[in-house]
Amino acid sequence: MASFVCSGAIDHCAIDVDLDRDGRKERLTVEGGGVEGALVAIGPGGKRWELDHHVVTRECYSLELFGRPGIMILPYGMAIRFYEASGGWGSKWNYVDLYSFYTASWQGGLLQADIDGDGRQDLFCGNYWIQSPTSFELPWRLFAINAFHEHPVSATAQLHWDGKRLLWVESRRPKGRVVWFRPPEDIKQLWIAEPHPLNEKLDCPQLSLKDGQPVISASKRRCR
Ligand SMILES: [Ca+2]
Repeated sequence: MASFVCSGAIDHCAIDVDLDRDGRKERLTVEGGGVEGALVAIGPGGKRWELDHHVVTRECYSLELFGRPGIMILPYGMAIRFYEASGGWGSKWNYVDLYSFYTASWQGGLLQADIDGDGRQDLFCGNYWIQSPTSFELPWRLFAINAFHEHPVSATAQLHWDGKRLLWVESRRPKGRVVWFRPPEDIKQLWIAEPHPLNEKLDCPQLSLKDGQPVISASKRRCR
């Protein structure tokens, strides 16, 4: 699995990645520690590298698309944007918006997995899974897993895929949903919900992994 949740319980992008592939990690973050600012990498000695001048994102991920290493962010929780490792220190990276959502809720959570079994890495994000095209330049296709959107943060999910089922955790709401989703026979239809025993029991449930197994805990401070 090449993707991961950044910063776990915190609301901003901060991951350690070897962006320049020199064997040492830089800290990729949104400057100012908030949701909005320059997308920067901070290297050894505090050396600063601006990848983009201004973004609004709560999350960032390091992954590869079609063998191209890069960074994924979720601008405004309304798009999936891939920055390709297209330049060295000091240069801005080129990006492509793979998909823009038209949904009432901020979309959150990102996982990479071959969901339809065709050998290509697809994506889970928020309410959706997004099917990989056959090559980098072609469009991605969106399919809904669920339709949770009654609140602006309903779809700021934390996600875990065990290869057969998706654990979907509504991480920013009191008594948040915790639901396992199984793909139906036609994977392009809404998925089949199996509520977890902790469904709607915890305030802002948070997902973490222990020995590869999902652990759910409450975090009231995320209920903002
Ligand atoms: Ca696939």
